[in-house]
Amino acid sequence: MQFIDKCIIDLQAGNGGDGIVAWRREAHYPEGGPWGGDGGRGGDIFVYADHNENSLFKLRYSKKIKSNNGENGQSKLCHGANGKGITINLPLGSVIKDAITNEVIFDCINPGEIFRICKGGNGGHGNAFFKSSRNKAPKLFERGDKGENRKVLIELKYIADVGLLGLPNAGKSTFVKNISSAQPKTAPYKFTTLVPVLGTSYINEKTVVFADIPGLIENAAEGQGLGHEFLKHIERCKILIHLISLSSLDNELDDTDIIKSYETIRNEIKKYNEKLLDKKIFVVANKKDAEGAEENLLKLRNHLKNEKIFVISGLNKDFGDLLSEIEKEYENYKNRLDSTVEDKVKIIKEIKEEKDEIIFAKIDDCRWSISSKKINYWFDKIPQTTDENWIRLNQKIEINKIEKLLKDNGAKAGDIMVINDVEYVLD
Ligand SMILES: Nc1nc2c(ncn2[C@@H]2O[C@H](COP(=O)(O)OP(=O)(O)OP(=O)(O)O)[C@@H](O)[C@H]2O)c(=O)[nH]1
Ligand SMILES: [Mg+2]
Repeated sequence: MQFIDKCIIDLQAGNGGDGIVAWRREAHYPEGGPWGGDGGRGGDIFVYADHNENSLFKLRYSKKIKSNNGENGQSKLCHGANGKGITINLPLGSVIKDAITNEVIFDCINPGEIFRICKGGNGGHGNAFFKSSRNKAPKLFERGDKGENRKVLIELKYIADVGLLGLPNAGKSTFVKNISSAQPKTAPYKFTTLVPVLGTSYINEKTVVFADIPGLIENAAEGQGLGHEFLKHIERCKILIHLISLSSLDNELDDTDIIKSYETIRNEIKKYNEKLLDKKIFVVANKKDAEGAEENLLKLRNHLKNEKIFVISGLNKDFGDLLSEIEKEYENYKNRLDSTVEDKVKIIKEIKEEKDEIIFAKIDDCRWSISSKKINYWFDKIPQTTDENWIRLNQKIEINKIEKLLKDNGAKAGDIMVINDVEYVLD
C-alpha cells in the first residue's frame, strides 16, 4: 500500500558486567575464601506492538538506541546491578527487517505483543561462583557477555482503520476523495480503481485511515474481477463500510436491483471469510441526490428492517452523522483493546542461534590461524590473567580437539597455531 514510512536504527543491547576476584579477609575469618560477586545482566531491547502509536515520527532522529550495561560484581558477594532495558513502541503495521540481509525479524501485527530484538549480555561470574570442594580458593573470573547489536530497517505499512467495500461505481473513491486529501481517480465506469488507495481523515481531531479498494463483483471471493486479492487488506481493518449506490442508473441496468446489489457483496464477504462479518460493518447508502434514490432507499429499508442505514451523498460531501459514528466506533475499538491488551503482553519469540564452525588457515610453512564464534566468545569471556583462567579457557575452546583437527589437516608437532593473537606450539 501507499505511504511507507521508514527509518534505520542501530540497536545495541547492554553488555553484561564483569565478575571479580575478591577474598574474604576479616579478623575472625583470616582465610575466608572467595568473595567476588557476579556482574549484572546488560539491558535488553524490546519492541512493542502499540495500537496507540500511529507513525515512526518519534524515531526520526534516533540513529542509535542503546540500553544500559550491567554493573561489575563487587566484593562481599555483591552482584552488579542489571542494566535497564529499553522498549521501543511501534505502530501496528511496522515491519522490522535486518538492514543488512533484509530478512524480516518481526512484524507488529497483534497489539500487545513484545519481541526481544536485542538480548543484553549475561554478567560474568566472580570467583565465589567457582568455589568447589576441589578448588576452595579459585582465581577464576569472567567478563560479561557483549550485548547483541543489530542494525534494523523499520518500515511502517499503514493499516487502514476503515475499509470500503462495494460494487464497482458505488462511489467508494469519491467518498475517500471527499473526506481526505487522497486523490483516487473517480469515473462513471466500472473498475476505475485498480489498486487500493489510502486516505487519512481527521475526524474530531483524530486520525482515521480509510482504504479505497477496487470494486467487488459476484464471485470475487473465487477470484473474479479485481477486488479479490485486495480483500486481504480489508481483513486487517477494524471497521468496514459497505457502500451501496441508490442511483437507478447503477441498479436497474444489467438485470439487477438494489437488494441484489446489497446481497452480492454480503455473499462475497461471507464466502471469502465469514469472520469478516463479525467486524462492525456500516451499511451506507450513497448517491442520495441521484435519480431513483428515494425509491431505492425504501426498498433497501424494507429489506434491512433491523439495520441502521446511513444515507449520504459522497459527491456533495453530505455525510450526515456517518463520520462521527465512525469515530465513536473507532474509539470504542481502541478502548476495548486498551482493556484487553494488558494480559496479552508476551514475549513471542527469540532470535534463532546462528550455527558456528571452526575456520582455520595455513599462514606460512609452520603457522596456522584458527577462529570460530565459540573460540572468540571464550577469549573475550575469560580474561587471560590467571593460570586458572588459562586452564579453563583451554577446556572451553577444546584445545585438544583443535590440535587434532589441525594434525588431521597436515599440521605437525612444532607447528604454531595462532588463536586470538595467542601462539600455541603443537606437541
Ligand atoms: N450523483 C452522485 N454520483 C456519485 C456520488 N458518488 C459518486 N458518484 C459518481 O459515481 C461514479 C463512480 O464513482 P467512483 O467513486 O469512481 O466509484 P467506485 O466505487 O470507486 O468505482 P470503482 O473504482 O470502479 O469500484 C462517478 O461518476 C462519481 O462521480 C454521489 O454521491 N452522487
Ligand atoms: Mg474507485
